[in-house]
Amino acid sequence: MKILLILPPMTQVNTPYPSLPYLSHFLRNEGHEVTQLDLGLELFLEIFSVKGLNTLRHSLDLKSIKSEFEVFFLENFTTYQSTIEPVITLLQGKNLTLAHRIARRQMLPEGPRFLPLDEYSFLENNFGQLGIQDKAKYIATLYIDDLNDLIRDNLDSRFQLSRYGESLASSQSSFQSLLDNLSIKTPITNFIENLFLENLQKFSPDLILFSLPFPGNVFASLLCANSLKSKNIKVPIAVGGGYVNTELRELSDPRFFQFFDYLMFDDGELPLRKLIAYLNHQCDDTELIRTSFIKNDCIVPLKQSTTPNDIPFKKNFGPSYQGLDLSRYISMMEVPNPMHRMWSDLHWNKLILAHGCYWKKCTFCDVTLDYIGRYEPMEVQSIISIMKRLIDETGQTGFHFVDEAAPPQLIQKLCEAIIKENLPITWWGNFRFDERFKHLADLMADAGCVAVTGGLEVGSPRVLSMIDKGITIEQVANVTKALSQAGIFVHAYLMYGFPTQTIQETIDSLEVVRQLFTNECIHSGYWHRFMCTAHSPVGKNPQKFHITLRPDPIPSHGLFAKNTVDFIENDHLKNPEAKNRELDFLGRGLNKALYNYIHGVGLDDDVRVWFDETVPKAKIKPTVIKHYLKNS
Ligand code: B12
Ligand code: SF4
Repeated sequence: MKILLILPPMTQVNTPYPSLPYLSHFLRNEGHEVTQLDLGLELFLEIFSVKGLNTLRHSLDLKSIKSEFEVFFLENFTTYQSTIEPVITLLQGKNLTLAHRIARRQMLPEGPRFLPLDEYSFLENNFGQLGIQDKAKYIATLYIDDLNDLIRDNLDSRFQLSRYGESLASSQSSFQSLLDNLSIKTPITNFIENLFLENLQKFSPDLILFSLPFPGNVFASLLCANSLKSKNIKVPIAVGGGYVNTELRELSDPRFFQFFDYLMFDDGELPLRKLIAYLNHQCDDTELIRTSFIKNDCIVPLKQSTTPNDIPFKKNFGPSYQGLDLSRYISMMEVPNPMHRMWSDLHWNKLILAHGCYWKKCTFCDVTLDYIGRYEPMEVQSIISIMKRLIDETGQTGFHFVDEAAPPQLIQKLCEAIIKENLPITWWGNFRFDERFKHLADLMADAGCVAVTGGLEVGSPRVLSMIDKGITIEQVANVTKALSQAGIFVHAYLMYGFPTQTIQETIDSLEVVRQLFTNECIHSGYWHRFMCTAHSPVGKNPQKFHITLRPDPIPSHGLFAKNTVDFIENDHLKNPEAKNRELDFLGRGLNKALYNYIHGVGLDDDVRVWFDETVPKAKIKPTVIKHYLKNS
C-alpha cells in the first residue's frame, strides 16, 4: 500500500519529531511504500523564502491601517527580500561564513525583537568577541522572530513558530472553534493547503496518516482534510499521536468524522497493521484495534475496540529517517540558555529506551494512559544496534532519549555498553531524580550525557509526598550535585499551585530552588502551574486531594477533547477568584526569580524580593542544601 505519513504544522523545526520515523520504519518493514512528510518544515521554508515574503507583503498591502512594525517591514522590504534566503541557509548550517557579517549587525533589518539587545551589552555578555557563529544564529533567530510576530499580529493570530492554532484544540470540549476557524483564510492557511495538495498529487497515496503529537498540530490537519473534502478527493485518512492518546479518548462529536475516517489510539503499530488489512479486505471492521470510526451512522467508540496485547516494545525496530532530508532542518537559538538550545538547535536522533515510566506513581501525571502506565524497557543490545544504524543513516551522533523518565538500571547498562563499544555519541534526556543516578553520574558523563531534565516539582516535603514522586529534597540535592559535578547540565521542572499547597510552602520551595542554584546543583528550571488532568490520580480521585472538579458541560454536538479539568480547592469553594489571584501573583514572582537565578542574578537576596505582594519569610534554613550535601 502507498502511505503518506504527515506531521502537520507546526512543531519545532530543528529536528524531525519521532512519530514519523518510528511509524514509517515499522510500515516499511511490513512491506508498504511510505513517504514521511514534515509539513511543518515545508511550511516554514515556504513562508521564509523570497516567494513567501512577497505573498506576505501583498496581503499586508491590502490592509488599510498598518501597525508601526508593518510600516517598518514594508519600508525595508527589499532588504528582507535579499536577506531571507541567506539567513535560512545559515540556520541550516550551510552558509557559515555569513555569520561574520550577521554578527556585526549591519546586514539584517532589526525590528522590535532587537530592542532589548542594547541593554546591558547583551550580545557581548553572552557571546564575547569570539562566539561569532552563536551570535549570528541568535541574531538570525531574532530576525525570524520579528517576521513571526508580524504574521501573528497582522495576518494570522493562530501562527507561532512551533505551534499553530494550539488554543483551538488544547482541552477544548467543543469542536466548534476548530470548525469556525476553517473559514478564516489567511496566507498561512493557503500555504498549508497548497503544500498538502501538491504533495498529495506527487505521491498519490492509498492511505493518509496524520500524526498529531501536540494540540498545535491539530488545526492544520483539519485544514488539509477539509481541502481534500472540498475537492471531493476520496483517500482514507487516519489520525493518531500524543494529542489523540491524551485528549480525544472520549470524543463523541460525529462532525469530526466528516473530515477524518479513523481515529486511532496509543501505539500506532498494531492498529495500523489491522487497518491496512481491513482496507485491503483481509478482515472486517470488527477486528480493528483501538480505532474509532463511523458505522451505521454511529461512532464506534474506543472502548469497543481495545486489545490487551500490543506488539512487545522489545521488538520495536526504532526510528528511521530515510526520506527526510535532514540538511533542510533549521537550527535556531531563541534564548542563550543551554537547555533551550537542546530543544531548538541542531539535529538529535530521537530514541525511546523504555515504553512508559518505571515509576508511574506521580499523582499529577497521566499514569493511567498506556504511554506512561505500560512500562517495558528495550534490550541494551537492540538500543546499541539501533544507535549504530541511525548514526550510519543520518551521519549524526547526537541522541535525545524521549522517555518520560529514563530508568536507572537500563541507563547504567546502556552507558557501560556505549563505553565498551566506543560509540562517540552525545545525548540528553528526561529523568526522575532517582537516588541511583547519584552513583551513575560519572558513568553517564563518560558515556556522552551532556544534559538532563528532571522533575523536582516542589521543595516542600509535605506536598512532595502528596505528589508521590518518591524522592526527598536531600536526594534531589545529592543527585543533581553529582550530575553537575560530572559536567552534566541540569534543568529542573518545578510546580506550584498543587492542591492544598500554601503560600508558605511555595515560598519555601523557592528557597530550596535558590539554594540548589547557589550550591551549583541545578543550572536551569521552569515553573509550571499545576493543572489537573483527567487521566491523573488527582483527576481520578479529586476528593482525596481536597478539590472539586468543574468539568465543562458536554456540548450539544458531543464531546471533542478532554484533558485538563477546571477545579477548585474545597477550602476555596466560596471564593475561587481569590485563589486564582493568589496563584497569578505567586507565578509572576516565581518566574521572575527563576529567570534571574538562571542568569546568576539575585542569588543572595531574600526570596521575598521577587513578589509584588507581601509574602511570608521562608521557613527553610538558608544552609539546608549545603547541610544535605555535606552529610552525603
Ligand atoms: C519528549 C517530549 C517533548 C520534548 C520534545 C518534543 C519534540 N518536538 O520532539 C519537549 C520537552 C520539547 C516537549 C514539548 C512539548 N510537549 Co511534549 N512530550 C514529549 C514526550 C515525553 C515524548 C514524545 C516522543 O518523542 N514520543 C515518541 C513518539 C514515537 O511517540 P508518539 O509521538 O506518541 O507516537 C506513537 C503513538 O502516539 C502513535 N502515533 C503517532 N502518530 C500517529 C499517527 C497515526 C495515524 C497513528 C495510527 C498512530 C500514531 O504511534 C507512535 C509509535 O507508537 C511525550 C509523551 C510521550 N510519552 O509520548 C510528551 C507530549 C507529546 N508532550 C506534550 C505537550 C503538551 C508538549 C508541549 C505542548 C508542552 C507545552 N505546553 O509547551 C510542548 C510542545 C513542543 C512542540 N510544539 O514541539 C503532551 C501532548 C498531549 C496533549 N495534551 O496534546 C505529551 C503527550 C505529554 C503529556 N501528556 O503532557 N515534549
Ligand atoms: S511524572 Fe515522570 S516520574 Fe512521575 S510518573 Fe510521570 S513520567 Fe513517571
